[in-house]
Order: sequence, then structure tokens, then C-alpha cells
Amino acid sequence: MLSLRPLLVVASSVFALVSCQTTPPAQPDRFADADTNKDGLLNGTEINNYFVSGIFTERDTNHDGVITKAEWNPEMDAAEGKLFDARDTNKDGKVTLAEAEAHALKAGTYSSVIKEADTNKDGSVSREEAKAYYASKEGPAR
Ligand SMILES: [Ca+2]
Ligand SMILES: [Ca+2]
Ligand SMILES: [Ca+2]
Repeated sequence: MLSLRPLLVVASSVFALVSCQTTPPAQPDRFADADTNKDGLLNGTEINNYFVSGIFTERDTNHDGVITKAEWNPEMDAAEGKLFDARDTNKDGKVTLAEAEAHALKAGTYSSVIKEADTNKDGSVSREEAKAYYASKEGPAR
């Protein structure tokens, strides 16, 4: 086990060299990802689905495309169970991405984000509006 240590040191300095020589990877274009119909604007559904799919992917720990009660919350209580059941519209014990998106859209979970970001109130969020919205938030610019 002791002999592993020098190896790790070598590995990390090689990595440091490599990362110095390569240009940093381009920032992922989150706006383009969210703009699923590619019209250059984010409508309410696109924003809703973007946020929901991010959370969905995080919760779907085994990446099978559905969230079970165990994935939703390992310590499921009655209140959490109700939240889960509200999303599981076909009552098969699993929440699909489509079910989660439809629920958030109906519940208006992200409508305040959309309202806040849509500064010219035309019902959709332009790239400039999205930039300004994120710039107004704490944390690294994204
Ligand atoms: Ca769009
Ligand atoms: Ca899953
Ligand atoms: Ca379901």
C-alpha cells in the first residue's frame, strides 16, 4: 500500500501539466440546452422542463429514467408520500420525467423564476434576459 503514494504524486503532477497545456473546456451553453425548440427564446414550458430535468437527473440515482419512492426520499413519510403521489399521475409507483415536468408546470413551481427573468414581459426569456437574471443571483456567473 505504501508504494502507491509516489505513484499518486506522479499521476497528479502529470495531470497538472496536462491541465496547464489545454485550454479550459467551453462553458456548457445552458441557454441552448434549455431552448428545446431552438427559437432563441425560452418559454415557460422550456424553463420549467429545464429545471425539472436537472432535479430529476439528480434524484434518479440509478439512471433508469424513473424515480421510485426510495430515490425520491429514503425516509419517506406521509407528507413526502403525498408529494410523490401527486406527481405519479398514472399511479404505477414511479415518477417519469414527463410526470414531473407536467406536475411542476401545473403547480407553477418555476413561474416566479420566469416572471422575474422576463423583464420585458413578452412571455419568454431571451438570452440577454437569462444572462441578466443569472447575473443578479449570488454565486458564480453561469
Ligand atoms: Ca424556445
Ligand atoms: Ca431511477
Ligand atoms: Ca408514474
